[in-house]
Amino acid sequence: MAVYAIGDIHGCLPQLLTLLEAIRYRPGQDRLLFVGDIISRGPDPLGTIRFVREQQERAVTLMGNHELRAINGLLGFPEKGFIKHLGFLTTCPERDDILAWLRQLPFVHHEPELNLRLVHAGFFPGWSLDQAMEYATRLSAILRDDAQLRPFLARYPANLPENETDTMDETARLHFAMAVMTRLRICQPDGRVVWAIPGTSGGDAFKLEPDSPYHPWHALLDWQDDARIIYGHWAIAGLTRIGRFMGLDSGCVYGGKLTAMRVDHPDFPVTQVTCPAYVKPE
Ligand SMILES: [Mn+2]
Repeated sequence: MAVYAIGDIHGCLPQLLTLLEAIRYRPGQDRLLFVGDIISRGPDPLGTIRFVREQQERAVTLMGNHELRAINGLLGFPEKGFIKHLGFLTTCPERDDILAWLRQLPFVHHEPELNLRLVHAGFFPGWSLDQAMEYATRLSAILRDDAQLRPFLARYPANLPENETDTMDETARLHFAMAVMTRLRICQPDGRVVWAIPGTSGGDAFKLEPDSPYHPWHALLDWQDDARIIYGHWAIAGLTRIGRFMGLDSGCVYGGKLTAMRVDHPDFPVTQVTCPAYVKPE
């Protein structure tokens, strides 16, 4: 058996199938860990969902911001781009099934035997490991609970806070945690979140120049824990291997590459396939 972590697919099913051929993926034997954002923007998001679900327990998919956008849209809270990129979900025959599946995607996945943790975007440097795990568990419980889900999503703030503060109530803390785990990239030197670099637009909002006063979130995380942390979401940073942190979003769908990393091998070898530029970075 081999275990692979795979970067953000964004509906690029043809490239996923080419990549799986390149790594000689054996269905029913090997395992696949998807870092989230398997849908939105690319040519075949429905086919991607169907393929991933067909792998059943051999595949784990993390909750990404685009999976959350799909949940929000299907429940009547459409964010920008929902109809354009995810509107197919409203009329597809397995709509209810897919919504139920999306709601149970984990925010953090732990592989104790491989000493790995996966998250779509990142962890707030102000959290301990235990706090992060607790937030992930509580968020999943809310998303799976019919009574709590809608009221929770309805209160999601239009402007995200940059920090956790003592005055935040439980719901505000969980909204912040949900945003961090699915959208974080950049922090101030003191750990406050920079959701977009001020004075920039488009893809530049997430581009850290060498002389930037800001830091990637993982440069500030000081957990006394040696598990490798695998994440996606940061396409403009590309494939990243810094110490125990591995960023696998290499810009598939924007004309970059789709990345698979073998995570049960001591060298963590990488295989990539190129992808057409189906869309421009937003
Ligand atoms: Mn993302």
